[in-house]
Amino acid sequence: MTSSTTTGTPILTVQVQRLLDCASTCSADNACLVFGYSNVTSICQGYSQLQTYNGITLIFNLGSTERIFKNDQSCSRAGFDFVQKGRVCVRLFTSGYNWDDAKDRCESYNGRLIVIDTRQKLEGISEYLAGIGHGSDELWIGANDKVNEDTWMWLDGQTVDQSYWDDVILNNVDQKDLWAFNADCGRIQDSALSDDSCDVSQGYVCERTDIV
Ligand SMILES: [Ca+2]
Ligand SMILES: [Ca+2]
Ligand SMILES: [Ca+2]
Repeated sequence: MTSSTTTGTPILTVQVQRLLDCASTCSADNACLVFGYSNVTSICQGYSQLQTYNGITLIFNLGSTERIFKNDQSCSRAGFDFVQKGRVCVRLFTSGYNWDDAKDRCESYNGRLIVIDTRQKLEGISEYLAGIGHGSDELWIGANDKVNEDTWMWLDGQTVDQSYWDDVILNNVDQKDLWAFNADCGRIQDSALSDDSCDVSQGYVCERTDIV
């Protein structure tokens, strides 16, 4: 039987005596964010990412002998910060990009533009951004109403619940061209959700859901 996982290509493969040895091997390698160990073959493999689908981590065909573990320091090793409230692994990028490019850039870090789908996560993110002096920035997040005007969707396919935001200003008004009525991308600023033209260049917030 072939053992395949959705963890991607291993960045390290070694045979070690115990699970703990595998953990320390992964720990010693800065790129190692998750690791798998088989009691049967004693094979230890380290990976730089886990694959996720709709926020669910996928681990296939591991059988009963191999287990996958996340390195406790995964989030910080990946260059992100772990926020306890809402349990989010987040990174702020202050350099300006349009929404599509910001989305691509998050993906290039094995993440996504942040999906803020609970009040707790909103509070965690808002406190985090305020704590690093960027609470009042206008920052792209993973919400848009590109497909159907006024139907706001998160990147993972959920509908945006507008009930728990401090303020919601989804007026389809482009801040630079007030008559354009073409604002389809979502941003956060001071715990409020607002929209602007997707072409606007601004900072953005990425998250990694695979290593929380
Ligand atoms: Ca539109
Ligand atoms: Ca607007
Ligand atoms: Ca719109």
